[in-house]
Amino acid sequence: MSNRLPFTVQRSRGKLELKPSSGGLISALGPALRTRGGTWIGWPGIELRKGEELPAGDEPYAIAPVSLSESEVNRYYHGFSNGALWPLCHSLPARAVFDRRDWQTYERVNKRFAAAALPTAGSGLVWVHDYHLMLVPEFLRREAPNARLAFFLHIPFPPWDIFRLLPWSRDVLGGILACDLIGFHVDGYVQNFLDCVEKRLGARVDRTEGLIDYAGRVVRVGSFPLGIDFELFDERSRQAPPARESRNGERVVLGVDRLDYTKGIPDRIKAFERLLELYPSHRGKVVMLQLAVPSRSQLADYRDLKREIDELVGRVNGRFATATWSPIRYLYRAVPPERLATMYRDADVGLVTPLRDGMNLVAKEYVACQVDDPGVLVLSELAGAAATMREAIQVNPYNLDETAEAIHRALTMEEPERRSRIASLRRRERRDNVEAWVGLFLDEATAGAAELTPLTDEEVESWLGPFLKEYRLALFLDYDGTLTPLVDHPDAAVLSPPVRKLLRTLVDREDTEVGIVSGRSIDNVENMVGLKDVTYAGNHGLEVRAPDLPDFQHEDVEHYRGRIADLAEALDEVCSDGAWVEQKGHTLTWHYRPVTGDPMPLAERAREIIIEAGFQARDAHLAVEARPPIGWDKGRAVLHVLRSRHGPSWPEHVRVIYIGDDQTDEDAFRIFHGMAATFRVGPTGTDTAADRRLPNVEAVIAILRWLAQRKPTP
Ligand code: GDG
Repeated sequence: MSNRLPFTVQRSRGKLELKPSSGGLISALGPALRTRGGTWIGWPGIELRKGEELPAGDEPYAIAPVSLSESEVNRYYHGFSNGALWPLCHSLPARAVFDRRDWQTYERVNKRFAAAALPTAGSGLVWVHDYHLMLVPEFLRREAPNARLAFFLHIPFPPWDIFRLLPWSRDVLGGILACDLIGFHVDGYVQNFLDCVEKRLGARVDRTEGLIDYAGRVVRVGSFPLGIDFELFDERSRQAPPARESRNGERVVLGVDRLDYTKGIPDRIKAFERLLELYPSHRGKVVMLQLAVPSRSQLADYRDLKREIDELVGRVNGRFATATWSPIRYLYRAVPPERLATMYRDADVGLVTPLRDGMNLVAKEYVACQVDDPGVLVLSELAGAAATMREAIQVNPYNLDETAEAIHRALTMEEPERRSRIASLRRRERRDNVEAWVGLFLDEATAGAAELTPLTDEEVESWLGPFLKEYRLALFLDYDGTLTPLVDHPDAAVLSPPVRKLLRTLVDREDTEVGIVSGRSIDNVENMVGLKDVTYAGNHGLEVRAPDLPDFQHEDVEHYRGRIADLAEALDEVCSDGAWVEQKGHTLTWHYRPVTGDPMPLAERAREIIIEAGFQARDAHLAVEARPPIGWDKGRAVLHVLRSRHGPSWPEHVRVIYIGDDQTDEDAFRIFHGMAATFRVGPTGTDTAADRRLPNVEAVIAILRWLAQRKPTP
């Protein structure tokens, strides 16, 4: 699935005609589908009329067109994809425009693409391509939980400090994390992505293996540098007509790009101008041939760029041209593939200097076309291609002097050096061609399930070591789902002896205090934990019992005590099919875990009854909780304990860790944001305010173990 189909449809005199699309993605995937079969899902480039079908093409695979209206194309494609994601991913945030309506259309269109893939999702792999479709995997996963999904990003993934500017950064990350495999061109983008996933979502990552633990699934992440159809370019350049003699020994420095501000065309022209200033000997002998293919001209940035280049070319030509020579030859159009191959072959220097580029296939195509007297590749170190094409002369495209010097060096390089450099480059591109790339990616995408290793001491140390250094620790833990796995009945959630022992060790440490914060009644939770010298907060913090403090009960609680009994009675109506009420003093929980049929209508009714009785209804694990409408929660209760024990400046004396698995723990995560280390336990894909996520109770135990063994704080 890609934004574009391998052809663009045009309507001429009422009839639909197919025109082949070009570009890196198309030439990479066309052959893969042709040999393997499958379906290409994408936008045909026009809005299909009702009932209108595409004419049969000559591809030996199926086509599933996704029709878009003009306004959808404006907001989804020009707006969000090219106006927001494209500049942001290329680390040019000042050019990014964030518009909520563009985003909403992007969501809607992504949903439509997902729906188009649904019929095939059960029977193979859905491979989604590029930044236009980053929400598709999540939409697909919701409808087809067992589908095999993969995503490849053709542009860079930016560093966290840039990506975080996107108002919908969580959604975009969550969108592609529904995949089994996510691929990028180079390792730098993988690391950026992992940073963002850790920092924005708090997900646990394994950087060595390239694994992410998210929403109860393990996602593989890796770098797959895209290659080209090497033999095709090699062949084309061999068959191209010989260079015309009329060149008169003129040397050519070649640039080939879509007209895009990421490609660095103005800087390249300025660098060439600098070359002519620094080395007048090249005047009259060297020309810069720049091919710029029209692109995205609906966007103002692209029209401005076109004007800027026109002016620059005029200025440099005006300054240096003679009656028989102009320094810059500028073509604003696309040329046929055969002509392009000739241009590549006959250029003495391939000048590829994007300001940022996912990979850049032009660099590779240039190399593939150096069949006889080879030229020299000058390559921006900010292109993904620079990670592997080490034998190119690499430059910082923003450094005009350096680029000018590199062009000079390329123009004056001796033949033996040129040959050795090109030979290495060609060997690599021939081997790592597009077919190899498809094979590698598909092998990885269809590999068996991966697993993250259990949490290690080193990992916990890296999370908490610096945070705790020289501080006392106040550790607050939820009970169910945090210290014990979730079970069918609350009475069955018994604390295991090793965990109790660990807690005991922690309680006995001079530098540590422990609190258990639960939705259970305070007596019940104290009973389950069975440890002295521990702070207990029950009923979501409405009551607190701490070793060295007077017992606390929220002042409004008494008022609700009688009313909760009435509510319990009213809930009899929904206690059918095994559903039952757990009374907890000032709060109660209606459990529907045992219900065998669809529990939702019953749960809906339970919520109504709770609200009618003047209580708050909160969703919990297969349960609905009724709480008095008091502005109080687990977070406030913990804050109360900290202030009572250590005074209002408690952060100067203790470091707080809070671990919980429940929606009700989110109140604590929010209140302590920036003031504590917080962890949300469980395979939740939903949003959390916690700093990090932990997959299960075992991970909590690993943290407790590390805390129990850490060096004492004096
Ligand atoms: C995105 C990423 C990544 C250009 N002019 C003509 C022409 N082309 C062809 C080239 C090349 C393709 O267009 C351009 O590919 P690039 O890789 O250089 O750049 P983007 O279009 O920005 O592609 C990029 C790529 O996706 C693949 O993942 O490498 O980083 O930005 O194939 O040959 N083809 C013809 N006439 C022209 O005038 N026939």
